[in-house]
Amino acid sequence: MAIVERLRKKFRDLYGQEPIVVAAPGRVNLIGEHTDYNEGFVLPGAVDKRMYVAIASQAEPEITIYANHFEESFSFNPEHALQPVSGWMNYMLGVTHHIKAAGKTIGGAQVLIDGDIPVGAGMSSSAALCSAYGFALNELFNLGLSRMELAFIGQKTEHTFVGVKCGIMDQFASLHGKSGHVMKLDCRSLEYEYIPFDFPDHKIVLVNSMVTHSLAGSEYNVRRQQCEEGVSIIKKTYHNINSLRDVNLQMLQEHQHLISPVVYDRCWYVVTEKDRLLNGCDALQHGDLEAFGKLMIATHNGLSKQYAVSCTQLDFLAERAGYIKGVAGSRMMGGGFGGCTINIVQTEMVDTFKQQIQHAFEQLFQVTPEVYITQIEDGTHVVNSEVYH
Ligand code: GAF
Repeated sequence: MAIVERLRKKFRDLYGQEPIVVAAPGRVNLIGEHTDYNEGFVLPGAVDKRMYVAIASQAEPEITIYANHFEESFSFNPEHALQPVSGWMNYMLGVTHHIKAAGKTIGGAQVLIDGDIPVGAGMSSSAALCSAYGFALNELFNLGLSRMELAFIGQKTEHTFVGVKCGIMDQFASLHGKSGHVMKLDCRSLEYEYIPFDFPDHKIVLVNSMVTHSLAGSEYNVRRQQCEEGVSIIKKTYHNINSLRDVNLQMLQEHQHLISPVVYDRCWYVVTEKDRLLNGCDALQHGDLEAFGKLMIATHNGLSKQYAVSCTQLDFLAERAGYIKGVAGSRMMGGGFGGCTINIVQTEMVDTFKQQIQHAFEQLFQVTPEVYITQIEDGTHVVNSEVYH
């Protein structure tokens, strides 16, 4: 609440008018990592850390944006052709460009951005920023874009203005979240189902490795290419496959001699992760957190060894969590190369968990990892000035 009131006040001070405020959450993903761009399933939920965009119109054809976090502002004319620049402004330029490319007209606007999603922690602050800004333009100018269209606009922004060939999970989760539920999204058909995450005795706890990941650091795109390379080889035998979604372990093994060991490992991880996700959904629906936790550990091992997107700090956090009482499961979350682990911890053990994991990490790395005890919340929405939900 405090952050929204601060944002409104700052907006009035900067621009002298009352804004519409939009909140867009970051996400967790329980299981199904690096499966979205392989047309598989994912299981994310929106969380109680958000990016906020305050917006109001202005007569001149100019969009003026101030980012509180960076204490920086910039302006551009939305009627002009927009090109990528560098830094956070790319997200705003990209979203504006892709909304225009969808045939919509955007006028002048004054914008203020703030948020409490830790940047680079693997909780999708960038997807939340695109969702908040796109949703805010949609509201202000009555553009009539659906949540799914806004998700694709955010994804295209990452692809074309930022250079990360991400899947659709993060944007989808930020826009479609539902309090108390995770979403089982089929990234091929885009059909989805809300699954209650109804475990009052447990909390989802994130531990930040404090290693700032840079997906644009290209390794993410390399993983995607490696998966595509595996598919192109298997497709020579099985003509109607389109992605690793269509490949099973037997098909992969048949082609092992034709695939480089690295690409084989990458494909092996994705093919096994598809099954883990389906088994994980069953376990959740049967209330079996113990079985779910074992799957999380297997996912971490695959991400670390075969997919090679973990790092020393994340491996340490995931392994160390396994020795702490009351932890059902732990694994690295998101794109990797830094960011957070996701842990399912018994509510009564959360304080002990926090204290023990921080202490162990400090001993080894001389840094205190931040710990976030999350709630699963609603997706992107307008924040009403009287009622905050
Ligand atoms: C990042 C990407 F943006 C997602 O699309 C997804 O691939 C994820 O990494 C890994 O599951 O968050």
